[in-house]
Amino acid sequence: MSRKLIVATAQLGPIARDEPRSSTVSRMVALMTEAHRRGATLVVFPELALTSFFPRWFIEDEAELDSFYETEMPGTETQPLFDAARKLGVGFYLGYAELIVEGETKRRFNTTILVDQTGEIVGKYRKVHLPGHYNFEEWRPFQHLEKRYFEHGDLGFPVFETMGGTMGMAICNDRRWPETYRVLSLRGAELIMIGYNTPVHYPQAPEHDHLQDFHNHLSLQAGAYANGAWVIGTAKAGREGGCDLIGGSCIVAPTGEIVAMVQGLGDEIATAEIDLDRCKELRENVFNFTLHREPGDYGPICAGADEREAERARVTRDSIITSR
Ligand code: CDT
Repeated sequence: MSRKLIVATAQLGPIARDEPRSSTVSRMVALMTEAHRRGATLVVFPELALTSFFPRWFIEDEAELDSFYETEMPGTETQPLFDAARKLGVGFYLGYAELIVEGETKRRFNTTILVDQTGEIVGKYRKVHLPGHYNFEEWRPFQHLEKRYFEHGDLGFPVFETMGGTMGMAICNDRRWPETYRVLSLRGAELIMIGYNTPVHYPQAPEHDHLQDFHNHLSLQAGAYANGAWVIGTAKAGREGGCDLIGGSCIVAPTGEIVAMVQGLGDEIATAEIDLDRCKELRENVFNFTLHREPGDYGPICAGADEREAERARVTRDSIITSR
């Protein structure tokens, strides 16, 4: 059986704060239709794809905050995406804000789902690495309140056997952490899909602003190469709510090369035929995990902060003793 499939990164341009879901969803269905015309059977949308990136605003009114979240999936307004998947035979990755109610408690997650070519939800992931801060910070030109608006994802990094391969998902800031790709790849992920919203301006270190596109591709390409996995990164791009977001949505081969990339900052797709068997070029050679990984020496990676400090002190003491 062929392990080749045509995939698309489906970048979205800005979404206005008051843009209705129906408008965003029809933009997404148009992208799916174009991807289908180009032969794609899997489309990757951005993080929080259904609304503007609302963590940039300090929202005190709870009803207004809730309006950015989905309480059912599919819901009435997102159903057209699932209908299009079934009609076109195109699966998709969709990032959205998830609100669930458990008893009296509201729980909020930055979530993504994987939907197969029959329109069924076959995978779910909740963002693990939540960047930003908890409270309003006046000095910032815009807020980044993911830590306030979302709980730490409680599903770990699962993989899903679907659509002819082993699929993994991550969300935005996750892509900067090598552990994300490594855990997914140790579980066999051959294709890792990652939606993002990344401001050009990084208020804590504005001297890095000109490096935002570079850091994006550096992370995606290094993650692909060091784990021998295909990676698709998809942006919400352009000037949204007065904040410039990078684009650069792309498809990266297991060798680390970008094989397809969008050109602008608006709604746009880029497609590529990918062969999942190409993961073996790395995983049976330089990154053969069974033969060459040395997890016995990686202790601090999985240790908590206290354990890490004890380990640092021990290793430092031992190395002082040895060097005498
Ligand atoms: N959405 C998201 O995770 N964005 C972050 C912005 C930088 S950290 C404030 C990112 O890693 O791209």
